[in-house]
Amino acid sequence: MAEYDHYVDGEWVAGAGEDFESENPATGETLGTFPQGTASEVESAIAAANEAAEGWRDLSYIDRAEYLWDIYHELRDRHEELGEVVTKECGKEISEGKADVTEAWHMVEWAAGNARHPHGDIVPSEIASKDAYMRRKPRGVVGCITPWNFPVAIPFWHMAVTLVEGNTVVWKPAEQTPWCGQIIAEMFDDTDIPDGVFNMVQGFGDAGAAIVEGDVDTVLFTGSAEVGHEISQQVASDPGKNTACEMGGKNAIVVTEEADLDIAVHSAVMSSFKTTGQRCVSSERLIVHTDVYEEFKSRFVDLAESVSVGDPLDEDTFMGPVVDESQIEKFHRYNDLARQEGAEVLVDRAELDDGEIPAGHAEGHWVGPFVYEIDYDTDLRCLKEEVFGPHVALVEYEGDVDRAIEIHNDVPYGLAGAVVSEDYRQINRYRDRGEVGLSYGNLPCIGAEVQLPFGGVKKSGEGAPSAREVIEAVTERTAWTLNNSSDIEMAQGLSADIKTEE
Ligand code: UN1
Repeated sequence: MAEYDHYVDGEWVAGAGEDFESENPATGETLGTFPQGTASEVESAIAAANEAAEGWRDLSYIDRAEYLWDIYHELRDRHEELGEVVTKECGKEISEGKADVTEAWHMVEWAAGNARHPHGDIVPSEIASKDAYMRRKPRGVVGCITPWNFPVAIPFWHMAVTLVEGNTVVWKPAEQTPWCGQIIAEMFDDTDIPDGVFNMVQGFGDAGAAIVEGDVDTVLFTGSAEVGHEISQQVASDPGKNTACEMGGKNAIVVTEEADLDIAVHSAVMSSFKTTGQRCVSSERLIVHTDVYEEFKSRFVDLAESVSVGDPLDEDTFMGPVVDESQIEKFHRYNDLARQEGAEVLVDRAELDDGEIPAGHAEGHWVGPFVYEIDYDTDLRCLKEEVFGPHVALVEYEGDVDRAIEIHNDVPYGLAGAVVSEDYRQINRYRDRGEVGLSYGNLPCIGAEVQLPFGGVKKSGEGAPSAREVIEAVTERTAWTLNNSSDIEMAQGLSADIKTEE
């Protein structure tokens, strides 16, 4: 079994910490041994990144992007192989494993291509002889902490734009997917990017905390709301540091009385069960109008009973395992909570029968869909808290689309959501009043493209550590004004005369 290192200042280093293993969630097989980062490796990585920052920002955007183009080609050339690694390490079925790699190269393409696009704005001045601009500068060292569910795409959401904008990086991959982290670090190593510009420290929450506390200028985080809010509070108390965090949701699909039910059922199944419900954009609530409720319910339940759960490397699988035992526990805990809160259970495949577990996969972390109906009540925790699994509530509503939107918005989160309707008025009402950052009409609420902003409102996020919007978190804006005259003339009618005592 391979043993791997951290990547600090252009070197592979073993570090002082203990080792940990990466496990295939479908089989229990060990995939590799990785070093658990300690404060000492994080400090070295941050020091290297600070040291490299000056030289890196001196390069042109286009020269910096050249290193990322190398990675773009490697991601494309190794698509199949890396897709399989993603699937083996995080358990997503194979089309999703490959899509993760595709999303990564799309992000790299966007960031590297953007190097040749205008940066900033030319802004008019009241004074004809003044030139005014909004210019961007890199912030310096950016700490990136990424989740396991998109172990190749999300690191590039954080790092691709950050690097092209002239920052250096210290990155901690998720502890569940260190092998993906290792391969990405090898790719950077292959590019001959200057030492210290890109650093990777493997490890757990303590290594992440050391990044947040360390001498970094910006922290980008994608992951749970608990950790994200802790990070943003901590960073807020440290003047000069900033953060962008993206932190999950309790997403919903609204199905109105005007819905095309083929689209509604298809969108709901994709949104609730793809990635075994482990996307921050997955839908755990289906809010359905009373006129179409019974038909929608029976069609959704039939599919939830029959979607294939199994070996994620098998192309006929729809749902792979969940990532680890803690996800199973959380899923069961919330299923029990829903029962206690009055749920009428419609599909209970939470514990798979032995016959349903594929041969050779007994050690995997298996669950199936859990679907229930429940009368909406604002106090129900099962309708408000994120489970991150195939735990789905059907909620029936009466009245107009505003009632559905009221239920939809009655959660602390606001990441993604969708409306299914053939009535453009209902669609546009949802578009304008749905409290979410990613909003869809007649589509699943998953599958955002990288050239769109990705981020949420309310508890789902602060800033967007992702896709094109990350540029705001990793640059500083300067309003730069230049006088082309030999006189000083001020805006706003402000006198430029210097008056002296007689
Ligand atoms: C996540 O949900 O954790 O929009 C990220 C999507 C993907 C990214 C999801 N592009 O489904």
